[in-house]
Amino acid sequence: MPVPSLPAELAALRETAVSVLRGNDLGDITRPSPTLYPHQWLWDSCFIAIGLRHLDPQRAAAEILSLLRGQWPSGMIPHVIFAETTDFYHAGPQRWRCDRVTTTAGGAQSTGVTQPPMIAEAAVRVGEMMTDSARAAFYRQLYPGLLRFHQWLYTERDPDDDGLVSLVHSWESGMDNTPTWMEITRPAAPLAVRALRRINGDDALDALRRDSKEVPPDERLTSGDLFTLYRIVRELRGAHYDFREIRRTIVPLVQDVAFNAILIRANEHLTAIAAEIGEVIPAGLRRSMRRSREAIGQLVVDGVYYSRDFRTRTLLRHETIAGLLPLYAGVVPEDRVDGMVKTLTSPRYCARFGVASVPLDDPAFLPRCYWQGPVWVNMNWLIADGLERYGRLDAADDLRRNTVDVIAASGAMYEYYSPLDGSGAGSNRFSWTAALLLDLLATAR
Ligand code: 2M8
Repeated sequence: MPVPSLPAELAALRETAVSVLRGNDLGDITRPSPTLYPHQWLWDSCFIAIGLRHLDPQRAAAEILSLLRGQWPSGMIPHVIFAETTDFYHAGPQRWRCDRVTTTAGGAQSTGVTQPPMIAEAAVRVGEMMTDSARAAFYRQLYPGLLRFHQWLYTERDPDDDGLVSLVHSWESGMDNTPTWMEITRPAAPLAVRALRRINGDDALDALRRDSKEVPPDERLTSGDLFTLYRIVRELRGAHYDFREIRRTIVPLVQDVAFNAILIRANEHLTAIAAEIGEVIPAGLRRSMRRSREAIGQLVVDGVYYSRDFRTRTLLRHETIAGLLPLYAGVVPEDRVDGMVKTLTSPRYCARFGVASVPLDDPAFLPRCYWQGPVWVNMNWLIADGLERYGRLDAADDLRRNTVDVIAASGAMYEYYSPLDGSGAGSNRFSWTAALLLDLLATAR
């Protein structure tokens, strides 16, 4: 691929991004980070492919197709497909024991939950870089598995035909400790966590955790919350990862606004992929797709989109970045778009480095703590894409420029950035930051 001509400083930054992706390349999958995340993650691989397309479209296609190796007979594509590695990961196969309930298409071990369905978006972006015949061949390989995944999302996770799919763990949302999820999850804290917390806060639990050795604990979720998420995994395991059984447990069930927004956009891409290779989307799925577009309108109050508790159908009134993703889905009525643009560029979301994951005036806001405040490059990318399709080109360009600037100022591919001072946090060799930087540089106007 010809390298776009870039000022020296950005060319060096691009080289750093390429070397991070090479360093995290495990053959035809890319791990999100060499230390924290040594396996394959669903939505990470999608964002990674969107960057890799600028280096090698076939390798990018392989990144996407490799996700099908983890597909369950039910159609689910898991959120983590475990790689053959002895590197430590805190929620590895032993925590899930999915091999007791199913097999995966490629025989790999996996988790028992999914993640935001970014596959169709990534496939279309990669397809744009291919010849017509290579793209058609790629789409033909991907389509049957991708179709089954979208069908599974509705049949398994929208049993009441709401048009919105439900998630069974905050890890499915990808925004692990976002306040919306933590509030609904905390009542499920194990008794021991509650007791220890009473005696000694989270400090007593810190010694027991193993995920925070690489980064300071205050950049991750609290130990109490982490042990609660492990407890939810135990509940899911006991329910054989089957939604009908899960419904009868204490597991929180959330119609997550960001996940459903991503699904709505993915449905459009899936439809385009099918059309290109002469396939017809089954009528049942087409109907679900239509219902989703209508149903997401039930999540908005006074111009703000929220997630909803599946059990009680009450809105979870936490305003977070998740509520901005309907812009990416293209489902925000035109007369509300400018209001949302105003919100995301206001000091509440601190537009200087992109969009804070939690507004600065929220009591839960912490500038360097994971999904509780930091700016994430993938979120900026998604929101900018939505703004562009709404014709808000200046806002989209500003957001993209700010994203490149914040990465450039840090000089490294951080996992997330403080919205207050732009300092990097989490992993400093993080794949999707590297990949999306390549995409932002290649597509800048
Ligand atoms: C984070 O989540 C994993 C669990 O899936 C973890 O904390 O161990 C999240 O940021 C998630 O969105 C991301 O896909 C994953 C890998 O980068 O890390």
